[in-house]
Amino acid sequence: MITTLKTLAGVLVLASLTSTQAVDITGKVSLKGTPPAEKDLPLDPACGKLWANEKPKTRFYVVGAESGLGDALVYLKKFDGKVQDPAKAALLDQKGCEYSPYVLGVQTGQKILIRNSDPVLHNVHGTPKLNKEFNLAQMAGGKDIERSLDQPEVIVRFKCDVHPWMFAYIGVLPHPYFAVTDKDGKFKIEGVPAGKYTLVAFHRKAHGTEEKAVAQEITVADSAVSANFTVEVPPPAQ
Ligand SMILES: [Cu+2]
Repeated sequence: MITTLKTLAGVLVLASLTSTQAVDITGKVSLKGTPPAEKDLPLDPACGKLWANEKPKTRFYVVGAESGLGDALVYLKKFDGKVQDPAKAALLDQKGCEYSPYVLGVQTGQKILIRNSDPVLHNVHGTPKLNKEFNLAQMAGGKDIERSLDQPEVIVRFKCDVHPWMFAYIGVLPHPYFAVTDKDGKFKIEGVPAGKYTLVAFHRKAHGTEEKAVAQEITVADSAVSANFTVEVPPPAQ
């Protein structure tokens, strides 16, 4: 009997621990206002051949169902707990003379595999302010380049020195609690420990700098948290 009670108590303690250990934050980022029309990318002939049927455009504002805003980086502004080393490598592909994805979140020190899936030469040029700049040619069929970024920085621009229309934006966070919204503005940050946090939603074009991002205070306890944001299209520059 005593053994049964002890076991039961153990199970209850375990259940309460696990229920406060891994809570997901889900939500949606919506766009308010009408973004400017996207422009055709000025592809050169070699890159144009890779797009036989459609013309790729800029991806400044990716707006999906019910004004959902894609490519927004959502993250905890600060996390003081213990952080595990990132396990998986992130992938930044070059396909059709575009970076894919356009916006990517990584953890400091996380391995980033930069791939060239195109039959043309690219030149991967990271232009950070806080991390170390780098500039590497990558042949067609060349092997993946491995890089990592060691300083937190929102946001690091990658460009291609061969194709002046090619850009990617990488948010580097000192913890794993971030996500990039999907095409309909939805996001999910998994396994956030209990605590009070500032949750930030940053959009590269609408906000430009991290200081202008939208934020809200959230409390993570033992059930899933939902948080929604609205990002406004800024007025046109004078
Ligand atoms: Cu290129």
